Amino acid sequence: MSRYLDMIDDPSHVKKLTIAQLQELAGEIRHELITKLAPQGGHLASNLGVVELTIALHYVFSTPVDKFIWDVSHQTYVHKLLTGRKNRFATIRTTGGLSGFACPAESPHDCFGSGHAGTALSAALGFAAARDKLGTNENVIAIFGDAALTNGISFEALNNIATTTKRFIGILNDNAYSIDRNVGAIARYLNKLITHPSFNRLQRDLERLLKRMPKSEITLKLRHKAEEALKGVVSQASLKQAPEEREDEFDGRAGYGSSLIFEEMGLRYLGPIDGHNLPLLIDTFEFAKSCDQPIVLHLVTQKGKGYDAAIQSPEKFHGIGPYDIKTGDAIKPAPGTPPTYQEIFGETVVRLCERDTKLVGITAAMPSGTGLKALAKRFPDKYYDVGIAEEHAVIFAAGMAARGFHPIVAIYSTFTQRAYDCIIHDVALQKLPVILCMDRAGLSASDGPTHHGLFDVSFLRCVPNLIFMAPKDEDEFVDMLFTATQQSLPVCIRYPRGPAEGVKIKDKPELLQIGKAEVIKSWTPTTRRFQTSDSANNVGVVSDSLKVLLIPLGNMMSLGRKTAKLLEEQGYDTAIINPRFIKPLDAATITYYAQSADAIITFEDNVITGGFGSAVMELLSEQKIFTPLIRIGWPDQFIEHADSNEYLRQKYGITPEVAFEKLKDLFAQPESKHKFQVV
Ligand SMILES: Cc1ncc(C[n+]2csc(CCOP(=O)(O)OP(=O)(O)O)c2C)c(N)n1
Repeated sequence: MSRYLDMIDDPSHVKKLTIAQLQELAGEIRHELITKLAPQGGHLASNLGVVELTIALHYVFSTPVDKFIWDVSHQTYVHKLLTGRKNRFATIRTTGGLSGFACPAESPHDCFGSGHAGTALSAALGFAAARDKLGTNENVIAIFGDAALTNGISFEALNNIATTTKRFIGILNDNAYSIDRNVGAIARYLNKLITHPSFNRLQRDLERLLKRMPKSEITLKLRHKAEEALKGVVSQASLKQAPEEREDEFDGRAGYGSSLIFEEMGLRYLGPIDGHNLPLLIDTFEFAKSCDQPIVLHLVTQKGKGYDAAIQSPEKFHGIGPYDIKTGDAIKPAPGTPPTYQEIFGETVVRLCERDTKLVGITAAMPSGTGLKALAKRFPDKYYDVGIAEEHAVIFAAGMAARGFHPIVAIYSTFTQRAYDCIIHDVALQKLPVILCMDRAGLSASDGPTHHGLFDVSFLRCVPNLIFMAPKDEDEFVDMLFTATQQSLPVCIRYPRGPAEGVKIKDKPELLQIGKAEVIKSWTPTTRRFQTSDSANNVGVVSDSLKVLLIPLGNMMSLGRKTAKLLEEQGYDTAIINPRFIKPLDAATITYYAQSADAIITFEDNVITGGFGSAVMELLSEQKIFTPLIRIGWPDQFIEHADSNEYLRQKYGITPEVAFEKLKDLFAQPESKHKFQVV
């Protein structure tokens, strides 16, 4: 049987459907989401919650002329299905496929890209200001979640909207969830709005009435319909009320269930509105379209709607990997897969907190993702979830550190970018002992450029007073966490997403010497020297064992080891240094080996520009050691999404083979030249 979804090649086709057909379309879209995402996973729960709101948006507004700006934009899958991308939908988040986020390069219906939270209101206000200046007439709509509202940028934008434009539509999609349950005063405030007493009173009256009727199926249907209608009536009634007409309740400022936050910022507020009631959504959006004042529509939606497994565990289905459609179970990793760095982090923080009363853990809305949830369970009084507020998380930690506590702040590398100034100005400048644990340093393949953590080495290694480490495996990771707790300076640790190396973790962590690298492998004692035997043809020939020093940073160790093996098979001699510290760099060990090497190769899961290899290069330059250096790392460009890290590493030459090719090129040059060459 053909589906309405199959008929929609362009959002204008949505407008041709009746309400009943749109409702069927909503069911088809949910089915499409649940079935098509199962093989590779994705942001299922958030998208199931925005089905009706996205349909209604396309019914009332017309992209690409009208502008939809989504916060984070992980909830744009429905929008993608309705804007000419349904045939490629199954490719989402896979190599060469659709992005999991809004992406202007992908479609004219995506007017603004995103991946980090809190940007929609600011960007949309920029679009509105530009429209006002250009004298055009399009509608600008920002769609933002209740958790995005905990982000400071959202409030910076709200502060600025009414003084900038008269035409602005904000859609607050409130499902009470961030990834985990949304926390803090904003979450409580929104909850007050949606549990307004008059809504509950009317609902109770209706329930009483229905209870007296026979309990037939028809009654149940009727009851459901009546409830839907009631929500609409309540919402519409509350929409019509001006703030001053509302009853003052509880806090004496009409604050209970009122719209003060938005209205005091000069925005009209309509809500709470049932975000799954299509006719009501359409009416409300039509109203907003005609409004000559900035307006916020507060929609209440259910995360995971239409799929029991996702309703039961919205946090698990926020961003899930492959899953079984029937049971909702995540496909288990192959037997023998080592625990993830995130699991090890959570367990280690708990163990450290058991012994050290000054340690506390802080997350910016990522308790599950970072693994800090383990601390929340074991020591709730040592655990802080500050919401999507990375800047606040770091300064909050600085404050606690200034009063003698030792905070462990767990933030993904990519979101640490938000807190850069706070790390410099509030932590490093004051030498406060904050431990910054940067999860997902390196690739986040299926998310792509918004989420890869490929810059932190470059932007943090220039900050004074920091100790900066990267572990080669989970045992060293635990040593580093322990070592960090013994320092009185700020410490950063970067480590990747996913399974660790599978090595045994010692019972007792070791205190590492700050700034001391580990020599994994030294030169072979019998190595002979390099000779150039074909200088007439300007070609360096490996006629004897050349010495190549390999310095792989953190998780690049296995790549370094593989490269060493490959080089040794080709007759080179190799030494491997595990730097452990990006800062302070072990100048003594590195220069000692660099002096006796014919070439050096550094490896890093970071951009080459200003990265770890550059740090080694600066050191050698200062020491006047001119051994040529090859830097293996990410190029000076944004890296796309793909279904595996391995694919991207192959594509961008982060492989032993490419390291070897570069080395051969280097040695193919006249010796005088390669002695000064950086590749
Ligand atoms: C700056 C930043 N920090 C953290 C995240 C991780 N993150 C992605 S979505 C999300 C929750 C968003 O919740 P909400 O805005 O309510 O939207 P919902 O998924 O509930 O629709 C978080 C914390 C992010 N994308 N950006």
